[in-house]
Amino acid sequence: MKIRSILLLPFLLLTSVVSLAAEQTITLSVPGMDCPSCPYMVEQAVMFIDGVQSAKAELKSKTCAVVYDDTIASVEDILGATADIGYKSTVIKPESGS
Ligand SMILES: [Cu+2]
Repeated sequence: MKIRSILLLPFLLLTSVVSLAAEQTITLSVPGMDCPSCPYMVEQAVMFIDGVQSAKAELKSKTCAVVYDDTIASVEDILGATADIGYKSTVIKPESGS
């Protein structure tokens, strides 16, 4: 895995004040996660995206549950963020409410 940068913190603070306006939840399949630090890396990459409210990755199931505001972030943004750090991901559960 690659540690990309530590520029995440200001963005985490910003995203934490975003309202609950248009909250969506998706679950990603992230088959490339193969050691205990992988879920952490994936979570950090996804949380970096403006509009993402939470990311919870799990090594055992190789999934990552993401809560985000779909007026700010898109599924493509989220998939792109995991791919950027070397983890290809796909959506296995669609947005809620559809
Ligand atoms: Cu790893």
